[in-house]
Amino acid sequence: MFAMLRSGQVPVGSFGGSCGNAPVLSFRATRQNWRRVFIVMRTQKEGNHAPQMDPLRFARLAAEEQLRQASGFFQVMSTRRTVRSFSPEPVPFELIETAIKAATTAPSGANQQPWRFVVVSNPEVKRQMREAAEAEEKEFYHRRAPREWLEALQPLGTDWHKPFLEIAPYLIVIFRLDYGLSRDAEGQEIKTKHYYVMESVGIAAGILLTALHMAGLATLTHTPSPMGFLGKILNRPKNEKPYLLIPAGYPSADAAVPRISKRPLAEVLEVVS
Ligand code: IYR
Repeated sequence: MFAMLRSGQVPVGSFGGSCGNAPVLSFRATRQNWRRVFIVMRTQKEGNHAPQMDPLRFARLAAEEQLRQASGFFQVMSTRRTVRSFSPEPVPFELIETAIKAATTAPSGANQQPWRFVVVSNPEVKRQMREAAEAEEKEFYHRRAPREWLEALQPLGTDWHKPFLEIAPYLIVIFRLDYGLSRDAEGQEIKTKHYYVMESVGIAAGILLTALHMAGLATLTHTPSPMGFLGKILNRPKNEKPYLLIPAGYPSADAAVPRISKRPLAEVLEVVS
């Protein structure tokens, strides 16, 4: 009802109707009522509606069960390794899809969910991705990478060869959306700014890696640099930037991993109490 009032217009006499959930049965031009009118008008202009809330669904665990779960999860996660040698054995697509579904539960800035997941199993597309990635990596290892960087990579034993891009049954490419892109009724482009994109997509990527691991699959976090070729080969819109390439599948029977360790907790954890 008040939405029909423009600034400068005043409500006259008595009227019925409703505003939000509050029915307006009659109007008397008291000072108090004028105040209400202006508050409602301002609220509507600013779109300042109360958010809709639901009760939280939260299953409180018994204290000993909490610790059991936390320890069990740590045990499972400490067996996750970055794998560079895959078996071509097929993987049910449902496993990949379900893991991505888990990733999409990640929190994100203003709940904008600034991510897209592209899953590639097509052999010809995988071939193109390998070819383009190896061209970039050759440049990286032979020219672009500073000596310090190559020295840091030395314990991993990596080089420009990326056969896993053709062998792993699935390549999951995560794209980040720094802004949303849509069109208005006249076909004009509308850009919507996204917030905390790197953080949001990083969290989703972490959940995806975890979900794939829990599903019994091996993964590799691969970031050929630069990754622009992924947007071109996969024909992505201009607001999607490649964030991470994750080959997923079973490890090859002879897969080996570098002997590396995680820093002790005392080095990475500081408690302020
Ligand atoms: N993108 C290269 C180099 C590389 C960089 C980092 I940082 C790594 O942790 C591992 C590799 C490659 O994939 O070989």
